[in-house]
Amino acid sequence: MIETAPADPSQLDAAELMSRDELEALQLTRLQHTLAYAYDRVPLYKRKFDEAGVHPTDLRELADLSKFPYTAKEDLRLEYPFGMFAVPQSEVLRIHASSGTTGRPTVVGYTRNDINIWGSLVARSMRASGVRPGMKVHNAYGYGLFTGGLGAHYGAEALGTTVIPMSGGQTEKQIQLIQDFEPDAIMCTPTYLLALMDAMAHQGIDPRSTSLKVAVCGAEPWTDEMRHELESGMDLDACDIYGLSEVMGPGVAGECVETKDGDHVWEDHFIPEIIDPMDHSTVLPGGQTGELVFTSLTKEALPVIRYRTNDLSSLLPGTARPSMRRMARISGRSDDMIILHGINLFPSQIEALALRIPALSPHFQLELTRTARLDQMTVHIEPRENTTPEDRAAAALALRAQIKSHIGVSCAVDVAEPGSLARSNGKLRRIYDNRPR
Ligand code: DLL
Repeated sequence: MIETAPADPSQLDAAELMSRDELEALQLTRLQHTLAYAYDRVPLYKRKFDEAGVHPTDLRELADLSKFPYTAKEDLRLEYPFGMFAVPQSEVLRIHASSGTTGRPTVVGYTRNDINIWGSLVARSMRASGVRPGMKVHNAYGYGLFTGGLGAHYGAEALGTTVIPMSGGQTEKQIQLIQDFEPDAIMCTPTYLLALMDAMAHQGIDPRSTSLKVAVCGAEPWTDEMRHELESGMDLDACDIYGLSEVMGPGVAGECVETKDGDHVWEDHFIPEIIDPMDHSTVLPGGQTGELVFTSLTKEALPVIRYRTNDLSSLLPGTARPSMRRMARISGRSDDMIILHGINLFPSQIEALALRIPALSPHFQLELTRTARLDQMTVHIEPRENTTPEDRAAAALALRAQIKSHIGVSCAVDVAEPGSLARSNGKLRRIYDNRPR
């Protein structure tokens, strides 16, 4: 790890330097505007507010936001494709969509102003993570309807870097270009960076010898153990970037390289809340884990009011940007939660436990099966390359015991052949549910 210096305060956006009072005053003005704007322009919001008996003028202080109804992915699906847009199509400069594993994709749109703000917030996130104007940035997030590629691209340009628009896939070509173009920074999912590192080692290239100094990774959950794996394996600083299409795309929140303690939410543009994932309504106090909810403060084409993300996190006080709250690492999405023998677990928990066992690699999959009406989970995991059969057998036992003692479930551990499990091409699929439907 190279320990990049924090950004020079004179380079920060004015909002990053505001006091909490100044920030909240700005939020209140923007929130009052957004509620009225959404109510006047999007029939769904008018209907929902009217049904809940609230009117935008009821918001006198920030705490009044809790009186307003939530919005869910389902609302966007029902209004497919453009029913949630608050501007005429002639003012929509760009459309993205999130694939969605079932049913219709969710469609999102941006005005010119939205695109500019998005670029500035990705730039802010990149700068927080150690990217500087003048650097070369290899962008391996996928270009297309996914917000990762173009979101990172516009952010890199807004920051004043030289962007290399590689997109995802074609791992060998990626490695070639990294060697030839000598980028300073890379943007991709953490599991794709791992796949690149792995492929370099297989080609006989020392992953620590490349020009890369900074990685800005997001779009899927990852742990501090994985950060350590990537940083020590590639000799760079790796920071998180968070976002989701419905709320904007990457850059809703970003991590500061000097603290590496979770992402600061860019609260001049988004208000975060944490709600109880069980009753889907109670707002939880700071520090408690629940479902993350966002309200946009400046979006024009697709304002979102109390949008439920399904992501589990908690809100913590700001550190490197003291007035903006941080979000704890996303432990997982409620859709990715495995319920085994009544216990909830996420792939990220297995990642953290596996990476503490020296003979195990970060390449793993979770398979769910059912025998005699009993659900079973098998962790298929590759060992490190230079381990003996005895090391592997001991590691399997150790992981099984760790999962039992930390998570509370019994499962099987299968130490797979090195190189046998699928590598990431972007967002990596960790769960294979082979239970009969
Ligand atoms: O993944 C946007 C993005 C692109 C973020 C590139 C960061 C970098 P969607 O495809 O709509 O958008 O997926 C959003 O991905 O609700 C989370 O479940 C997950 N996710 C995104 N960033 C993180 C992260 C993009 N840093 C969904 N940590 C979100 C954990 C993340 N999960």
